[in-house]
Amino acid sequence: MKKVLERFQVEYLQILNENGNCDKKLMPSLTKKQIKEMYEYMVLTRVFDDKALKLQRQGRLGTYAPTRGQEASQIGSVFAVQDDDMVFPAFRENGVYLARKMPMELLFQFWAGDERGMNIPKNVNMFPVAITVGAQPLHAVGYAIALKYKKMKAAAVTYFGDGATSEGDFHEAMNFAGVYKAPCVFICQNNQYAISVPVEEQTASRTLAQKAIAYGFDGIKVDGNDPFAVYKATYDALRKARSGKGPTLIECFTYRIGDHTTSDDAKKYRKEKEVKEWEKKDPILRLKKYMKKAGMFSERYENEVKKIAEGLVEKAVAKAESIQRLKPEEIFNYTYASLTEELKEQKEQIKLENFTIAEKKKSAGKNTSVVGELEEA
Ligand SMILES: Cc1ncc(C[n+]2csc(CCOP(=O)(O)OP(=O)(O)O)c2C)c(N)n1
Repeated sequence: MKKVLERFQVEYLQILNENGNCDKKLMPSLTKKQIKEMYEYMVLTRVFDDKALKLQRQGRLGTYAPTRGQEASQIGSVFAVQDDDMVFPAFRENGVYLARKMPMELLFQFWAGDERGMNIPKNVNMFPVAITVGAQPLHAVGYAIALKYKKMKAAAVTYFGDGATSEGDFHEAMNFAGVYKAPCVFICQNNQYAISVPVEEQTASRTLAQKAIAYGFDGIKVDGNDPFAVYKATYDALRKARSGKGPTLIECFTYRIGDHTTSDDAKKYRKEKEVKEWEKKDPILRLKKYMKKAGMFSERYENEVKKIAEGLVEKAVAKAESIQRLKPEEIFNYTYASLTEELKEQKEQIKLENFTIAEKKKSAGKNTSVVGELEEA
């Protein structure tokens, strides 16, 4: 006997196209005020991002992973997340942090290398940045299972990239989520590259969304540069999660316009033409076209939004940079509860080197801060 046991299909959702025209039948119920807020957070994310890149080039931030191009995937999705849901990001989700009302100065502080920036306020239901690719979906599923166990109505939401779907952790998380019907929403921002590896070399699957099928739940692919489609998919997935119907994987198909991080040069593995094509699909531009047609946009409004965003960013930078900087040896204080012998030794060594440099400068008659001296050295 031979028979078909399973057939599957993967839906693709686009509501707002590149020309700013929207499919009214599919449009989620968003007020004009909410749409404007979405636009404003997308602009704030971009202004933050541009400033962060400049600060990095001036040596005022460490390695930074830019968000440009992924604003609709981030803001569209997080707008559907409720205050009591918990978000588990990767390392590119600055827009998600901002829309969750994370104080901006903490983000600048963190990207300048100060772990105290990830001391997330209690009212911001978000976990710290996860640099380890693919680790955070497991944390999210654990949290979601606990929510279910405690009969709480909230959900867990986790963000990760296309590259993370090749990690074992991702598959373990998906499996647990399926088995336990965990109230968890997996948001994969498929920006088409994991550093220099294109998504076609990452997987033989036609979509990333279909990976959910193997674990017994739904996956949907959405236009990740369309904030309305991303919002609707996330809203539906969260409603499903909260009503006990289990997890969903959302693949937001988007593009990383910038380099992977400030240590990368994307020109080495991507054609300029491809980047130009995706620049035309810019999510902010698309929303702007829609708002213009809907009579919700003017040059004055555009300038005002930009000016306010720039003001907020400048204020946050000044605040972050006014905070007393860490001593170099303090970097050892934030990873382990207690240090291994090797790390203890390294910490003492840094302290000693730092002291020697300071002493040398003192005897040479220079009067700079300890951190400044180490940087000069
Ligand atoms: C476990 C692990 N392996 C390798 C790295 C190095 N690394 C940092 S980001 C990255 C690519 C991640 O790609 P993707 O998941 O698609 O996210 P994106 O950077 O595109 O947002 C790699 C390999 C890491 N941080 N963690």
